Amino acid sequence: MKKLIYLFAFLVFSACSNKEKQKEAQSFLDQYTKEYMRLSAAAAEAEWGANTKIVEGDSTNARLVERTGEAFAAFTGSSENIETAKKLLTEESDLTELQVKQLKKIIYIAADNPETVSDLVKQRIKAENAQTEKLFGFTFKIDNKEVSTNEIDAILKDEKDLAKRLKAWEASKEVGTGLKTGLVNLRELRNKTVQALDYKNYFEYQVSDYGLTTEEMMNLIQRLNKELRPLYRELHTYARYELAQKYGQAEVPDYLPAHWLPNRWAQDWSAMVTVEGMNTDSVLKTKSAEWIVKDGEDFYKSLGFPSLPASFWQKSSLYPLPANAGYKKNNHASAWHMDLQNDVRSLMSVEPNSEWHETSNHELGHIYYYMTYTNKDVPPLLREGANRAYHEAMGSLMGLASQQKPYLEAKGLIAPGSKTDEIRSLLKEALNYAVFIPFSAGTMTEFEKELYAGNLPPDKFNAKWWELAKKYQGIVPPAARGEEYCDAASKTHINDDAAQYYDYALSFITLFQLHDHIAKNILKQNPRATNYYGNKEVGNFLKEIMYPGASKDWNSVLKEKTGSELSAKPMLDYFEPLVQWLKTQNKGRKHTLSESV
Ligand code: X8Z
Ligand code: ZN
Repeated sequence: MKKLIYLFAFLVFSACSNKEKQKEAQSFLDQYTKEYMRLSAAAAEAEWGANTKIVEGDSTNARLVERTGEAFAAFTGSSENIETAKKLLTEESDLTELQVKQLKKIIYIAADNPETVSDLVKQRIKAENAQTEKLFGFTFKIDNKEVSTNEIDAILKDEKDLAKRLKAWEASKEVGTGLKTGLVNLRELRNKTVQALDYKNYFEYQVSDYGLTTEEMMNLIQRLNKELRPLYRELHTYARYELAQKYGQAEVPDYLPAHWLPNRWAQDWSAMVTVEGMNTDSVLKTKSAEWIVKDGEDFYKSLGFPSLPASFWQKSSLYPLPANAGYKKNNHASAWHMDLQNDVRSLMSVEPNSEWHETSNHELGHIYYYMTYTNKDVPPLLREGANRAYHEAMGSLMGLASQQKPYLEAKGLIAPGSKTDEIRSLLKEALNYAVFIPFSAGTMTEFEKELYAGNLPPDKFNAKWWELAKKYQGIVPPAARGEEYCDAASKTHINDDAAQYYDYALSFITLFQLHDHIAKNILKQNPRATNYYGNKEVGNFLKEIMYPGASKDWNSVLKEKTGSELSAKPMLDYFEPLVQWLKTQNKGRKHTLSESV
């Protein structure tokens, strides 16, 4: 009995002391959050300006980015904040789960900006901005005539003359050359800043956001590469033979010359194929760029998501600049949560075609994720995706759903009841989703791992890039590309979204799992022929994933929502009928890719 009384007294005492500790932690978190929101909103506003209005020779944006970036870094990296968060975490078990997550986030953010190396942080902020300005302020030229990236993309998509394709491809890579020194410098600055808080390198730091080590992430990514390889190998052989014929080449090359493919980095080959009766491009051509974005909003609204706020339309930068604008903007699509509250914006250069239709759906996925986790239950510090891949998956999932026949029929984008070739449709999708895996999980991820964790020497950047492209994607440059070029740096993310590209590979795997679940268990439809439009149950399913943001663990979210762990099986099942078809097409053709990677 006495023991019980002691136990009771102990419990009351520890409950009280828990409450005290929680109060102390909460007071720190409240104070931190307030300042964090103020400083991050100011930095986001400066970044927005620097990405939407790049004026040659004008350093106003740069100065503002540096000033606000430094203030944000000084606060988030302050030794005092780090110490307080660490001290509070020593009594982790007394705190609520939400508090622990926020404190860990504070320490994670700090590692990018530690006060102890504030000079390095300042140099990095400056270097990051200079790199972005160079990348997006670049003037692309073909035959000495200025062209936009949209124009280069159109040539790579449609042009049959190989000489013209080569010029467009080469023009698209020119930007990389001038970015090499900046990349070498940024690699060092990024590595050194996170090393001050005991991460081995910047790659390890970014991967740790998933709760994984570099080795664990590489194993996971490698597994996906291996699982997708048999399908990719068939697609690769198919593309070599089909394209050789299309371009009138008597000889079929063992590896695909990069300028043969309809994308600057060979990451999406879907434009190789048109599907009769499903050619949305011909319909979209007749619409306006505004219509494309509105149509995306309409899709989300039909699932029960709200309208986009008026400020989205007022403040976003959605369309290409007129040729005489006198300034440039970032030409790569993105979505922004400016103030971690209701100011959401997108930066795009939408034109009325199927690529931008898909990209617009993708960006709206980010925007609706922002809007959904901005709620009373999710503290601003945890207003992020369950993990970064989830953030990418939402909009890509809607992009996939927006290309399926029953949806297109319901929306009047194709004639109802039109006869279409299902295998050809599946082929077009595989040339997008399956082709992307060796690029994202192979070339990009391996290159960045070598860059940050392997200290890749600058005189091997281009050799390494093309070695990986050949190994994973089976592509080769049109002609030897020496180290005077830096083709990796022509890819946006290498410069301004460093060491995170595996996010996209994981997002594709995740989205097929979610899609499979939605099709089979909610819609009771064939995953290859769904119509999400107007289905509130689908909307609720997505909202439930989005609502908690990062306040729930990502692996439990997937398990809870789909009943399974991360797995490529739904993606492989989806394309299963295509493998047989490809094997028949490829009979007698020479495979050049190894069976496994
Ligand atoms: O960068 C993007 C989005 C913005 S988050 C347009 N994506 C990757 C890319 O373009 O390389 C979407 C899929 C892959
Ligand atoms: Zn995205």
